[in-house]
This record gives sequence, C-alpha cells and structure tokens, in this order.
Amino acid sequence: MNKDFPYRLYLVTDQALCLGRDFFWVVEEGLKGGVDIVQLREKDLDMESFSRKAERLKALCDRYKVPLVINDDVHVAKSIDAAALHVGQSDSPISDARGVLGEDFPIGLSLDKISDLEKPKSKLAWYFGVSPIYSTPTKTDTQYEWGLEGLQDLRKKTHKKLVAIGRVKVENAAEMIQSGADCLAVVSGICSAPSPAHAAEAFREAIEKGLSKR
Ligand code: TZP
Ligand code: MG
Repeated sequence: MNKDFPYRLYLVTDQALCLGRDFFWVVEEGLKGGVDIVQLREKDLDMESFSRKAERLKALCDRYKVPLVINDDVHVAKSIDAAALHVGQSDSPISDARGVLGEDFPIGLSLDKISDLEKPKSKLAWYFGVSPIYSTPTKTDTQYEWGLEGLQDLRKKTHKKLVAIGRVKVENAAEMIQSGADCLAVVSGICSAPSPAHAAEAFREAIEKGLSKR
C-alpha cells in the first residue's frame, strides 16, 4: 500500500448484499468500474471460509494492482500478505497487531467520534475511517453519525487521509469529498447495484466533481 493513500473509491465487501450474484464477479465489476482499494469484511463467515475467500480475493486484486485490506483478522492479513489491516475502536489493539505483522505494517482505524482522535492509537493509524457519516442498515450497531459537519470538523484537526463510510451514495458522494473526505468507502452502493461496474463509474465521476469544487 502506498503510504500517501492516493485511493479514492474503497469497496468494502458484504457477500449478503450481492443479491445472490457471484461474489468475485461483483468485486471484479467494481474494479473494472474504478474501485481502487478493496476491504474484505464478511461478518457471517467462519475463520476457514474467511481465509479461503481472502486468498482468492488477493489473487483478483493483484491482477488489478489494487490493494486488499483485511478487516480485523491479523492472522489472515499476515498469511495472505494483505496490503493493510483495518480495525475498529473495539477490535484488536493496533500495537498487538503490529507485534504480529511488523512495526511498519499499514493499519487503518475507524473513528466513531471526534474524541477518538485523541487516543494514543490514532497516532499509529495510516488512515482513518470516518464511521458512519450517516447511519445505515448495512451496519446497525453504530450510535453516532458524523454528518457533513462532523467530517468538516475532523478535517480541520488531522492531516491523515479520511475515508468516509456509511450510506455513501452517488447522490451524496461529491459533498462528502467537498467536506474533506479523501476517499469514499461503499458497501451496498456497489455490492447491491444492478451494475456494480456502472455504479463504480458513477462514484468516480461524483468524486471528481467533488474534488474540482474543493
Ligand atoms: N462501517 C461504518 S458504516 C459501514 C461500515 C462497515 C457500512 C456501510 O455500508 P453502506 O451500505 O455503504 O451504507
Ligand atoms: Mg471490527
């Protein structure tokens, strides 16, 4: 993974939202449409299936020269030589993960609220997930919404790259970029789109529009 985090469109997977279509087809369509970073995040898989899926997905992402991030599973991240690990506030501590993965291993961290920024572990993160911008049926255990104002406030307080997540749609993508997000993370907007490739293209266009208005 490039430490400058030049990525713009981050597909976070959820097989259950792929409408019964082949998981790898959905991801590949997203890649064809302009997804430039992928995270394997599957909450319904046992360890063995998660690990097998990670291996296959790594091969696909390698073909597109796109980094694959593993959600929360340090050992899978290590065994498939993932580009990065992503953790939430209550997942494995970054310092423990670095013990397994090495001191320079890229780790992304979700911030649930502005005070999370002050926690020591924030210093160790390569990028921040801003979670969620808006509450979403895809993840129902969230308590707070950043909204655009929260995102703008956070933008003023850190130079690290910000990845907006939570009900990111083509319709609100440009304003999230204008509010300071560097990258947009999308689950249902791509996984459940009639054409994941066209959806990814539409996100990329909206992102360019947001960047041009900054
Ligand atoms: N973390 C915060 S919101 C979210 C995650 C994984 C889910 C976002 O899903 P969607 O479908 O893009 O709203
Ligand atoms: Mg987690």
